[in-house]
Amino acid sequence: MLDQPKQPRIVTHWGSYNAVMEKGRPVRLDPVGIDPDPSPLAEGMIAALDAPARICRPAVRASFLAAREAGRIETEGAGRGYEPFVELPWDEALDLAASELDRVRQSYGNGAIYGGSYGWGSAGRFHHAQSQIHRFLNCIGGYTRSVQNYSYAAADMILPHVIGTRRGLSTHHTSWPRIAEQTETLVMFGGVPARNAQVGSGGIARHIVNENLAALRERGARMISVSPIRDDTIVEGVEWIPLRPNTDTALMLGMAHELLATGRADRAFLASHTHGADRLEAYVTGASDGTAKTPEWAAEITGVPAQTIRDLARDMAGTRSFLMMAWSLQRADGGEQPYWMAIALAAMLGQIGLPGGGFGFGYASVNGIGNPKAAFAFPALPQRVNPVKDYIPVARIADALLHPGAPYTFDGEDRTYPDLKLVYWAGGNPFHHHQDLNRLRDAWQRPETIIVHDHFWNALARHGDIVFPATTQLERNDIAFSSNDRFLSPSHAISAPHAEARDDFAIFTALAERLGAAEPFTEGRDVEGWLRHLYAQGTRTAAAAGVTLPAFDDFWTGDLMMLPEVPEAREADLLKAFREDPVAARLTTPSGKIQLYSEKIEGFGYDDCPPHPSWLPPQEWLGAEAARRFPLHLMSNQPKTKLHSQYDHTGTSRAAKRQGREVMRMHPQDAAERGLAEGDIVRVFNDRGACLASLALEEGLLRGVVQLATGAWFDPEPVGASSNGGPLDRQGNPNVLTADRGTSKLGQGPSAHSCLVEVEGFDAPLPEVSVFDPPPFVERG
Ligand SMILES: Nc1nc2c(c(=O)[nH]1)N[C@H]1C(S)=C(S)[C@@H](COP(=O)(O)OP(=O)(O)OC[C@H]3O[C@@H](n4cnc5c(=O)[nH]c(N)nc54)[C@H](O)[C@@H]3O)O[C@H]1N2
Ligand SMILES: Nc1nc2c(c(=O)[nH]1)N[C@H]1C(S)=C(S)[C@@H](COP(=O)(O)OP(=O)(O)OC[C@H]3O[C@@H](n4cnc5c(=O)[nH]c(N)nc54)[C@H](O)[C@@H]3O)O[C@H]1N2
Ligand SMILES: [Mo]
Repeated sequence: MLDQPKQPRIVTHWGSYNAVMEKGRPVRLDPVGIDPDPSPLAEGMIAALDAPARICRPAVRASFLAAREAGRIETEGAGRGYEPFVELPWDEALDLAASELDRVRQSYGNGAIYGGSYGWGSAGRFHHAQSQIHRFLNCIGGYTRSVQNYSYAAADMILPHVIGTRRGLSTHHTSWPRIAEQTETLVMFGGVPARNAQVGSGGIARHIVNENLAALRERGARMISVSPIRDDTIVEGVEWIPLRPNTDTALMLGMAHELLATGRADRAFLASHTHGADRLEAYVTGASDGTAKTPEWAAEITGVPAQTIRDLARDMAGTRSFLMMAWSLQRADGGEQPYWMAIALAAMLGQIGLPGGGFGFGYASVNGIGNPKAAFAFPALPQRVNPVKDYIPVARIADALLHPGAPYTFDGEDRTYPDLKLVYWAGGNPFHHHQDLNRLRDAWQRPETIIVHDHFWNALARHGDIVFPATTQLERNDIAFSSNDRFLSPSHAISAPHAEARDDFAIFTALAERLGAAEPFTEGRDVEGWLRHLYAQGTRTAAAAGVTLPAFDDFWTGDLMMLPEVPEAREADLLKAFREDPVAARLTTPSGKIQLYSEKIEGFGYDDCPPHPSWLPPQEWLGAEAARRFPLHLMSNQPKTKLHSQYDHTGTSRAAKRQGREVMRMHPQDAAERGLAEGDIVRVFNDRGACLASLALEEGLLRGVVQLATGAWFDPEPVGASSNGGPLDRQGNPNVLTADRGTSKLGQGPSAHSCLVEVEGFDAPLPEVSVFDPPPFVERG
């Protein structure tokens, strides 16, 4: 057993905290002293350990168990999400899960197992649920995986066509220190929401966004937030340009027109560093399609006055300017376009690669973007090799379940969906992250078997057949590291596992034993053996970078360590080498330059992703035909009070609810037109679904925009209480409203931010929220 230090510490995606212990039990989590801007999101983690929603024992959906015991495997009309569960002893539940995995791999092959299991899980190099599940499934013959993520799938696909790499998306940015010291005009599309920079995957030692914004302000830099919501950027003196959601490409085209028309475009840079500028210019001027993309044209679409667009273009051209863009912009119909256009506009401004000039994405989408990186990367649990080569784009999960064998396109490829019979999820919550949850629910009835590990009886667990209780990170020892934030720390178990909860690793080990794969899965190591093994590897990697790590036992009881930076990381400017020598440092695009036109994409022949950045009206936006029936654009952005759906039932998230509902913001005039007032319970709806919310009036929203953050645990009324596209969601989960549409035939990313809704008062008696209590249990029948 590992010694626990006097001062145990836990590391979460939202920060590092010292645990205050009394009589061997944690009573409080205090942020570590080196964090200048700690997040309150850890409140509630201790209370959650034994909250009513905790999964205490393995449980199996009642009619699933009855069917398997009778030797049946059909699932038609399966009551997933509605039915009671039977709690089983560990061995029986493990036997059942192992036999299901074995049956499916024998009958259909391992490709019938979907183990994409997308999601953030918890921080920690070893217990990281994605690594655990993927390693386990690889050891039993493999699984159909997913590619991309929900965060920036469209960007992931378009950037390589434009700049040859994904630099500037989640790594290799122009550094924050560089921007703080050099940039004169900072234009932030989607703002720089400090609420989002509360989190960083893998953990955080120091929250850095606010200190960098403060440095810019003190230096007197101009900061302009282009966003439908004013408080996306909370820093004094920031100028707000509200625009209609999903119209940024039109705005930037208007700016490009101004640059070209007034001779401010950097023709020399366009000639030496870009490909196809003439084709894009023909589109901007209207020579190719008859529509000049003038500031007036853009004003009509975006709602931003033409003069503002002109001034913005001139100011960016006349000063050292930097174009930041949140990841949110590409989670929308045609989400590839604003990213491509941002790069094109930056190319016309000609400052790419100059100190504090150019472009970059996601600076506040998570903490640590633009932070100088650590000099070495600490190892994670190796996942071994997946013998199954098939995959799906991550956000196409409902399509795949609904339409096995159906064709789809993806980045120039014609592919078909696999036939998935068993879905295994650990460390993610599709009933949080996926769009159009009523559609997902239909899709979810299709597989023969669904196995889930989670801590809590959230909607995912309720929609499982075999549900295993996983320990939380407060109940297990781990090593936390993030290259974004350059720290390394132990994360200590500060509580014994609740009830019968086990580590994901222990669950997979027990299954691997039953499936003859114990040796490859564990390699003979227990948790402590793995921590020591990973640490020894990390010590070698660090040594190669000239960093000496302490011995494991000293590390385990010692302080959180800040690690040295990659040399010169502070002076990083994205594409600097390419700027300085476009021949020697040519890009890996077909032309070796920035592609403002792509013959390769032209060859794909996609109507929704043309060969140069283009204004494509989204399927849902305020200018769409559908806006007559659903005249409000819903922004389902990230929640301030939690990470995704995690710990929705306690702490800061629970405290921010009103009458038990999530708060939705609306402009006072939009509310007045509907006879609605502050604090009203409202029904938000469209053809796909409906949810309840508590209404808050907010002047800092563009009219016609409503904002309801993600994360409320999906809590549909029982079947029967139907309304529009499905049962009423009682808590306020915006994904009952969002559309499940790929961003384009090229990217196939999620497009949550293109969503129209209507809002009305809700006068019926308020239904009780049920999802924070466990589901009903029955004795086996
Ligand atoms: N409408 C709309 N939808 C969105 C977005 C949006 O902007 N708008 N954003 C999207 C984005 S960018 C993302 S990344 C996704 C996020 O979606 P997810 O990452 O799927 O959301 P989480 O709530 O973090 O899900 C993590 C789940 O894992 C569980 N868990 C945590 N730790 C462990 C562990 O150690 N073991 C096990 N077994 N379980 C664990 C948690 O209890 C939780 O149920 O949401 C997407 N959905
Ligand atoms: N507290 C907290 N922080 C988080 C998360 C969380 O769940 N909670 N999730 C994390 C994850 S996984 C991710 S990927 C990141 C995501 O980070 P982002 O993608 O940056 O996050 P969002 O909150 O979806 O969007 C930010 C803002 O963009 C604006 N916006 C939306 N659409 C448009 C548009 O078309 N044009 C313009 N100009 N603006 C638009 C909205 O006003 C919105 O408030 O956040 C991370 N940070
Ligand atoms: Mo994300």
